[in-house]
Amino acid sequence: MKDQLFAAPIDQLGDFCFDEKVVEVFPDMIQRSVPGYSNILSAIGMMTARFAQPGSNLYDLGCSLGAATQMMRRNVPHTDCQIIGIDNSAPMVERCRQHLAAYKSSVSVEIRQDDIQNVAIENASVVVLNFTLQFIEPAERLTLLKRIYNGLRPGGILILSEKFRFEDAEVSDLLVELHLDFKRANGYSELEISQKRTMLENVLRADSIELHKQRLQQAGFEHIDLWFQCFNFGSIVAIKDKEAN
Ligand code: GEK
Repeated sequence: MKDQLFAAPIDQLGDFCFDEKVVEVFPDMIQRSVPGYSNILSAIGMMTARFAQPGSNLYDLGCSLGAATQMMRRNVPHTDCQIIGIDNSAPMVERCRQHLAAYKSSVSVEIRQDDIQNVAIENASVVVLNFTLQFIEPAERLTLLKRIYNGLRPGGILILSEKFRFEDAEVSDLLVELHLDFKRANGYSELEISQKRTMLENVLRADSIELHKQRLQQAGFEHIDLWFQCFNFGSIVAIKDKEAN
């Protein structure tokens, strides 16, 4: 279904939330709003094929409708892996379970409704945070990343995709404008763009690439770099060293 949630003027612009209305149009919304989304999903599949370890857990944190979960399921080379998708939005979780049930697979997938800040992360080889950390309280981000690092096996990977903030005003303006052009080219009107932007203001708090890298290092990750960027969106890999304990 086409995202037209913000097409008509909204009297009181509250905070954006992942409710039934958003769930209904979510695949269209994310595809038309996030540059590089499909490329990132494909690469999540490719990295799963390389990094999934036999008998380990694969986590999709903030799984929404399970696009990354499904990519992991299609590409994991070991049938004894367990894939765990977690989201705290009840309508997302309900719809996600329906989506995943439509595909046959010999790999077991469990979708849990929970706050990713509460769930145990253990025996993991692949962890995905695909545009989710940006919705976590900034002061809580390091704690979550530390828990992910500790729950990863040596040689395990975290794939962290985010909207980024840029310190240089000139560069920042350019990348924000290019993102807006991308949304316009995908059929969003100026009203839709500005209403959604206002609603996201208090909810989505973006960090700079440098801050993400610093924080990942603080969390313990030994190997960190940006592997993809399109305008002010991108994705970072953070790998736990093979010799780490
Ligand atoms: C994709 N990864 O399609 N605990 C659990 N879930 C949360 C929390 C939390 N504390 N905070 C937010 N969420 C997906 C896209 S969308 C990104 C991820 C976007 C969930 C929230 O309910 C939503 O489903 C998801 O994180 C963010 O690859 O809409 O820009």
